[in-house]
Amino acid sequence: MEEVLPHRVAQLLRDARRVVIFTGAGISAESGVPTFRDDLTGLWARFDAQQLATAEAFHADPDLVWGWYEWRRARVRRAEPNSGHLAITTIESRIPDSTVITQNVDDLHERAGTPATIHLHGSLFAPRCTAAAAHPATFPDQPDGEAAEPHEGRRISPPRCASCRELVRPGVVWFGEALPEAALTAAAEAATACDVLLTVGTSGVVYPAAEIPRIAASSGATVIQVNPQPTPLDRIAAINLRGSAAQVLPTLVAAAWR
Ligand code: BV8
Repeated sequence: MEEVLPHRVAQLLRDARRVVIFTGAGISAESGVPTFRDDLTGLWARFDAQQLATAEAFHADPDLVWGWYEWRRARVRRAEPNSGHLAITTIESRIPDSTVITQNVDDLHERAGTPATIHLHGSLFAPRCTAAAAHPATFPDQPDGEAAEPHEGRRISPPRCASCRELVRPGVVWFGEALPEAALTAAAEAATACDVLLTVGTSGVVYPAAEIPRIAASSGATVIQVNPQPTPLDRIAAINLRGSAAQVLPTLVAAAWR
C-alpha cells in the first residue's frame, strides 16, 4: 500500500476537478453496522437479507420484516460515523465539485457532514405508506425507547397510514423495485462527468447501482477501489487499495493534502 498510495493516488486526488465517492455497506462496517454479506442473526438468522428485502416478504409477514428494519434502525442510531465517513467530508471540502452516492440506507454520511448524499436504495429513516408514497408516515414513539429493543430482534407490527389506514413500509428500495429516478439520474450524470471515482466498501454486484463505477470508467474517469477483498470492480479500477475504509481513506486524504 505505502509504495502506491503516497505518490500516484494522492496526486490523482489533488489534481481532480470532479470527484464521485460511491459507497456500499463496507464503509459502515467499522461503525458496527453489519454488511449485507454478514449472516443475519437472532430472529432473522434463518433468512438471507436478499429474501427479506422484498415486497413479497413484507406482504407475507409484515411484522417480521418491519421488525427487521426497526432492529437495523436501532443499530444505526447507536452507531457513529467512522474515520472513513469523515475523510470523505475532507475530500468534499478540498474538491467542491464532489458527489457522494451510496447504496446504504443508514444516515452515517449525513451525520459525518455530507447532507447531500445521494441514496440509491432509500433510507431507514423515511417510512412511507404502502398504498401511496405521497402519504406522509412517521415512526410510532417507542414507549420505553430503544433500550427496550431485544438484541436478537422481535416482530413489530408496522404502523398504519394516517391518511388511508394501509400499512406503512420502510422507505427503502427492495429487490425487484425500481430505484428513485431522480437519484439514479443524478448519480449517472455525476459518474459521467467526474475525473476520479472512488468506490468504497461495495461488492459491486447489485444492479443498476453497480453500473455507476462502470459509467465513470467508460467516460474516461480514473476508478480507485478501496476494499479489503477483491470484487468484480477490480477489473475496471485503475487502482485497487486492499484495506478498510476507516484506514485507507484517512491515509489517502493525509497523503493528498499534508
Ligand atoms: C430492479 C435496500 C427492476 C434494502 C438494496 C442485472 C444483473 C443481475 C441482476 C439484476 C440486474 N438488474 C437487476 C437485477 C436484480 C437485482 C440485483 O442486482 N440482484 C443482484 C443481487 C444479482 N436488482 C434489483 O432488484 C434492483 N431493482 O432491478 O428493479 C425494475 C426496474 C424498473 C421498474 C421496476 C423494477 C434493486 C436493487 C436494490 C435492492 N435494495 N438495499 C435494504 O437495505 O434492506 S441492495 C443492498 O444490497 C444494499 O443497498 C447494497 O446495494 C447491496 C449490498 O451490497 P454492498 O453494499 O456492496 O454490501 P455487501 O455486503 O454486498 O459487500 C460489502 C463489501 O464491503 C464487500 O466487498 C466487503 O469486502 C467490503 N468491506 C467489508 N468491510 C469493509 C469493506 N470495505 C471497506 N472497509 C471495510 N471495513
